[in-house]
Amino acid sequence: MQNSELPDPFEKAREASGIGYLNDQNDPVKMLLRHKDVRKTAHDYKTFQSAAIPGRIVIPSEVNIRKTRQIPFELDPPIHGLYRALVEPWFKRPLQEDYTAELNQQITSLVDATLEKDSVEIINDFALVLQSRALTLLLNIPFEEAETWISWGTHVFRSEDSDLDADKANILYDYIDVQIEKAIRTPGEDLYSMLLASEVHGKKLTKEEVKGVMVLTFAGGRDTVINAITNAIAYLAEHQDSLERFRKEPEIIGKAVEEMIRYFSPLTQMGRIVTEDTQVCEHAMKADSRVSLCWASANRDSAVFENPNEIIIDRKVNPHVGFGFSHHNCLGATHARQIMRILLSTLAEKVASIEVFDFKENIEDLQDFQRKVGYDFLYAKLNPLTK
Ligand code: EMZ
Repeated sequence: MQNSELPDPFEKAREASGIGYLNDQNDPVKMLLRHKDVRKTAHDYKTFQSAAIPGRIVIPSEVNIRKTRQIPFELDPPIHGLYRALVEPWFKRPLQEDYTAELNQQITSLVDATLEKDSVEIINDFALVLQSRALTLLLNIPFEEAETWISWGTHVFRSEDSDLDADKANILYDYIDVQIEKAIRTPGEDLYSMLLASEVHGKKLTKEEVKGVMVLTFAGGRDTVINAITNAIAYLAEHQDSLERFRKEPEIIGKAVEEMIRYFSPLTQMGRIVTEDTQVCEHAMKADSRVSLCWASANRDSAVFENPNEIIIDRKVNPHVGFGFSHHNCLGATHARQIMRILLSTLAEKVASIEVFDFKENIEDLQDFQRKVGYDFLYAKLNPLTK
């Protein structure tokens, strides 16, 4: 097996029953593993709701470390649509030319600096830096702020010792509170100020609602983006030919990004709360229990994807659910896609090959399923393309 592979731990269960079980903090989860069931359930927000107690639809559950409702993600239609419409144009800004140009410049200078080094730890010294700097563009705030976020490490709720680290989460909440107060005192052109000036149903957003959008923006796109970047580097280290193809056929880069998102599935799953006794693929689901939409499993479903365990960088038909599905699909997807596209094209332009020296896999423990999601560390060297 190649080091960059991410094996699919769900295959057997997906084929046998379509269901997996997980006891998460005594609030068990039935995991839906098939593409068809995942999509159908994601659509049915009346039976499978998101607007439960804040944190309960996340796996592992965050009910013990978070009181703030993340918006729009922990809401259901029709309210969900009002908030989504409010933030959607802002989160489409990554398509604008000046945004793309700045992101390109950030990534180019990071890759250039990395090419100078004999060994780089890709998670902390590359992916985290790239993600944090790019986030300053998404929030439209000064570049220097990235240093603070880099100092928090890769995940805002997890630490070395614990999956759910309340102290660490509080650093983020306190930080956001301070930033909201600042934006109230001196409004600017940033996301906080935009939200504070917005209205839903003719009423200004409350501080708590602004905080809800900001927590989602910080937390949802952090380890996910970091894993996508790091996994892409590990993949390219073993597939120099793909770098070559991106140079010769840059038009396939968009497809390559989608394929990597399918294969890496940076977010394994997302939960829903069942509102009434029902059935999914002949399995009984009890009211007030939890189900999960397992994107990572759906993305390897051989009923939908040919050779699901291979990265086919120009895969033609790719109905992956790596960014979720239906009305809750990832708000940050435009930003994430731009990061990945620019990263792949910059690497193709400047890098001949990548060597990996040492790594430690990051395995997500889902009891019956042990899923490699990326790395705890990955030491590598980028070798320049000599023209
Ligand atoms: C939540 C989640 C959002 C959660 C779309 O995913 O991402 C997780 O990483 C966070 O821990 O709070 O934001």
